[in-house]
Amino acid sequence: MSETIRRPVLYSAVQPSGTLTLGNYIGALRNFKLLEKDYDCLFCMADLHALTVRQEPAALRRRTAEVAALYIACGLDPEKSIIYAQSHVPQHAELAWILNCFTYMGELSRMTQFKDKSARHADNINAGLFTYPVLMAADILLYQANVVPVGADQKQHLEICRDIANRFNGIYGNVLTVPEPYIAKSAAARIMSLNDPTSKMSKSGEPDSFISMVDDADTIRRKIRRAVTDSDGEIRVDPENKPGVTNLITICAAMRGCTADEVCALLAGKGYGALKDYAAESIIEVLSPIQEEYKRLVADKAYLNDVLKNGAERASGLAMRTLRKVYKKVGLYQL
Ligand code: ATP
Ligand code: LTN
Repeated sequence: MSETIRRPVLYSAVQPSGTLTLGNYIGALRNFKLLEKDYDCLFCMADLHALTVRQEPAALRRRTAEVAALYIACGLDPEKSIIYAQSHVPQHAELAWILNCFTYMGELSRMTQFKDKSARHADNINAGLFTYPVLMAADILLYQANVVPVGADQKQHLEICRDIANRFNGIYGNVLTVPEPYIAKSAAARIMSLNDPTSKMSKSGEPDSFISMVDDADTIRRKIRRAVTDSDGEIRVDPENKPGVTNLITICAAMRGCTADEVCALLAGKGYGALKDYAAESIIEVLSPIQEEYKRLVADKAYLNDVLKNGAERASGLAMRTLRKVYKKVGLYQL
């Protein structure tokens, strides 16, 4: 049966380039269950994007399934939302080619992620890294997505996607939906690295800089205990002067569903040891049930394969409709 779209479409993707972190959970995954209520959602594992940086093949394969399991363990319903791997839907690469022909070298070379990643992987500045935003635009535009939840780091990519869509529509009429950024109502918290709280927690950082969503309780306690703080001893929010302590407070508030002020009031007069214990136990409490469900899911390969197969079929049906229109508009011969 072909997929019917009834509500606005929300598109989100994550690269299976590492294990998802507490930052990914707080900034993205924990909100998805709520979004599923108001939108027709697609959640993609952007495995083609992950190839822009060298990957170990077995690990990439494993992590693609793991991310799907995490999505479901966080409460997403694969019957409602479409959960799929980018490489299973060939239309992504096909539309990306067309859009490449509507994207300028100049605009791609201004992308900060390209500049950052070329600096970090100076030995492998490949063309895929350069055209990364075009493939990302194809991801979004294939599904006529109305909204895309994006963190600050991806804003520029969504902007270029909008520019490409507007440019295409300007020439061929209204073919592509121009997506809007989705800003979470609970002003998305930015979680910082544990050993360098001035940079963001990232799954491609050092192992001790992040909490993985699948770290066990002891690992979480150990990593939080080692988190960088400061020497003044007072528990208060001050991102400028006390980024480490502020980060731990933010984490506690996100995990407990309360405000940073409430966390400070609760721990007033106690030392950083108490703050760290509270942070660690709060994280463990939230992540444990997710991890249990996750373990059950990754052990059930047949089920995960069914989810991915079904997701790819549904996604492909939708993608085909857009691609056919685009091919026709640009003048490719129709059989
Ligand atoms: P990489 O290290 O591969 O660049 P990442 O861990 O920074 O990846 P992304 O895959 O770029 O994460 O992001 C996935 C989603 O998680 C995005 O919506 C992003 O905004 C959110 N996110 C990532 N890191 C954080 C963070 N530290 N705090 C809040 N949200 C985050
Ligand atoms: N570039 C994104 C992942 C990504 C994406 C997308 C996000 C690939 N395609 C489409 C939103 C929409 C990242 O690294 N977070």
